[in-house]
Amino acid sequence: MANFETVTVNTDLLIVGGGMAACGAAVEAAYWAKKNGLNAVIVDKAALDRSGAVAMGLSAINQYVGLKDGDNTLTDYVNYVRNDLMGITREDLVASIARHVDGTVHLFEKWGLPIWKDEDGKYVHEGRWQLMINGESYKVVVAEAAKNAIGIDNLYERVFIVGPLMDGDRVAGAVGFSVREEKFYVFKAKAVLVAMGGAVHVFKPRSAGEGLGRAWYPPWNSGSSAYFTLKAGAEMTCQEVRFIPVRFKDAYGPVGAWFLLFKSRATNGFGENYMQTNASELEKWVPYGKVKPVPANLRNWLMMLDVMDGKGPIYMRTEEAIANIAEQYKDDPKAYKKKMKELESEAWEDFLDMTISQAFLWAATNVAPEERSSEIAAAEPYFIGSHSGASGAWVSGPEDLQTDETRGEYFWGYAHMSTVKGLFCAGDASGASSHKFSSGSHAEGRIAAKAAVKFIIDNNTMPNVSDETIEGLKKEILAPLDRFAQFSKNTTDPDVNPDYIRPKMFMFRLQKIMDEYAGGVTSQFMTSKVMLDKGLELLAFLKEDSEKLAAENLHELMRCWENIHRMWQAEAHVRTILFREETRWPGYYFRADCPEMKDDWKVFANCRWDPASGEWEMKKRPVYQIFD
Ligand code: SFD
Ligand code: AMP
Repeated sequence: MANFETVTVNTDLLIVGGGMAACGAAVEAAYWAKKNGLNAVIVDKAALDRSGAVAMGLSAINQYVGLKDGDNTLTDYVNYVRNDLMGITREDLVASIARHVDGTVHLFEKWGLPIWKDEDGKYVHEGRWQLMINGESYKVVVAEAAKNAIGIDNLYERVFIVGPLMDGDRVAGAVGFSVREEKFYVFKAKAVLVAMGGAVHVFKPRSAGEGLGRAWYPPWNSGSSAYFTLKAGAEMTCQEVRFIPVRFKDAYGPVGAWFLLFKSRATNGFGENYMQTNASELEKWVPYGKVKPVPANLRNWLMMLDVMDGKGPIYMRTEEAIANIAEQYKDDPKAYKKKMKELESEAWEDFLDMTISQAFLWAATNVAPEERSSEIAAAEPYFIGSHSGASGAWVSGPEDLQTDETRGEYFWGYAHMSTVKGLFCAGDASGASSHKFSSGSHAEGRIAAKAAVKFIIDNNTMPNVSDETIEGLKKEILAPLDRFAQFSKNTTDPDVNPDYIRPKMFMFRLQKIMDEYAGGVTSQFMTSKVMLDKGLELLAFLKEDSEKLAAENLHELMRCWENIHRMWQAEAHVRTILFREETRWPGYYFRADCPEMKDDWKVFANCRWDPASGEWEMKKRPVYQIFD
């Protein structure tokens, strides 16, 4: 067996992941832990300064409610999220995050994040809930605060977490390995907060060749949160609610600023506005087809209908939007020129702040947004509980937001704790509370960390894990290295070997199954029971072969486990779309055999993998309306 040193770290609260939710958790955990004589540790597979979805920066903060300014109420936000998710949302969770998010945004500003202000000193909004920022260094600012709070000795960077340690039905820590040194890590803890982001590259991306790693969401979010919580035996929710973002084609530049700030239209190849020409389709999806703004999946759907009718490509009318804004300065040539310059630089900055490759692509293809439209397209599916998808663990809400009706279903003692004792989740890791984005994920991390400290105070004993269990896990986790060492010399080309599969080929196989059978780009996001059954059969073979993954080095060992994580996310997804016998989010996926939305499916579709039996259980959970 690969001869790795075992490093054991004992702590009270273990935070796994180092993104927005984990950084929020670190700040709050440090405060409450210190007050109670406890310790907290944070572990990231990368370096905190530039890890996760916000690594490249962002150009907007997408959740700011403006509660104190009286701009909006909690009910307004909950209504927005409920409608956008076609009625399926945990209102207690959405409200819990929404009531704390403004405070988080104010902290960001205090820590040095530049938020755009108008002449009166008020935040510049991109849309009703979104604030414009100069966000190139957003993650650096947020990470610095987290590091200062938790202390550098409690930070483990470049350690990849593979899975949970369990003591019966209570979480007991996590295991993983360094991606730089031959070290196997064992973290023992009284509570664990999972915040390892969502999942990318489960489906075949549009990108190919050298561009393969270019995705909308970061490719290093590989389903570790879903794997961790599933393997711990936690109940999961909304595993069918993937997110299909519409993005500038091929480099995945964001569209929000164009639609909301620049008030742009998108039109088909014949210059028609599909939101108008296909508006009658919205009738089929009432009441959600009639709300404002039109839910994200229905906006997608109206666009997809044109693409399927051969009316593509679809264009963001940047030149028209810029001309419309500049129009009011037309009588003053100097002011007009100045405004045009300003709009041009805002357009480029929107990409340079968060999707730099889109600016490269514009430059490489001679695009001047003030002169020419740019193509947009529906991207491949992503798993992300924090944006406009909803997949994640099923977690307890806060006590004070429960009603008599919800208490038994939505509350079990500690806010944002999963159904596994001591296992907390935030950001993409927790489900049914969409539209938290960067700011809400940070706020949720804070709420969950505070609750986790309370759990530790109430359960202040170190769970037990035997040395034998740890040795078993070490052997299993490092096995791909041994396999490569043993067999790679048996063939002239180490990529082609009857005794193993390398992680990249394994990923391609997974992506092909998902793309073709579970409604990816190639199948126009369309699937059916027959397709899904076939997909499950192929996934079972893939799972068998996952025991033959081989790694040449530490980096490939990480790739092996990333792909095992993706595979589990894939299985949870396929099983849940199969379970939900209706189409509710047509622009995210379409069940050709159940093409309509059904009242009796206005429920959560939850799943759980049982660690004792290895079987999957599917169950419906009620949707309750708390706000109106
Ligand atoms: O609109 C392991 N997001 C946007 N949010 C906004 O507020 N404004 C925007 O403008 C947004 N846009 C946007 C966004 C994201 C991206 C990629 C783009 C554009 C191009 C969404 C937010 O970024 C997102 O909601 C939050 O970041 C979610 O937070 P969190 O904490 O759930 O995930 P993370 O930040 O990605 O962090 C994950 C961390 O886990 C680590 N990790 N660590 C150890 N072991 C493992 N096995 C691990 N696996 C992962 C990662 O390294 C990372 O630290 S818009 O244009 O779409
Ligand atoms: P995006 O860049 O698509 O992630 O969008 C950023 C934010 O704007 C998210 O909160 C989206 O839900 C919202 N958004 C984007 N496009 C529209 C639109 N056409 N109408 C309403 N909201 C939108």
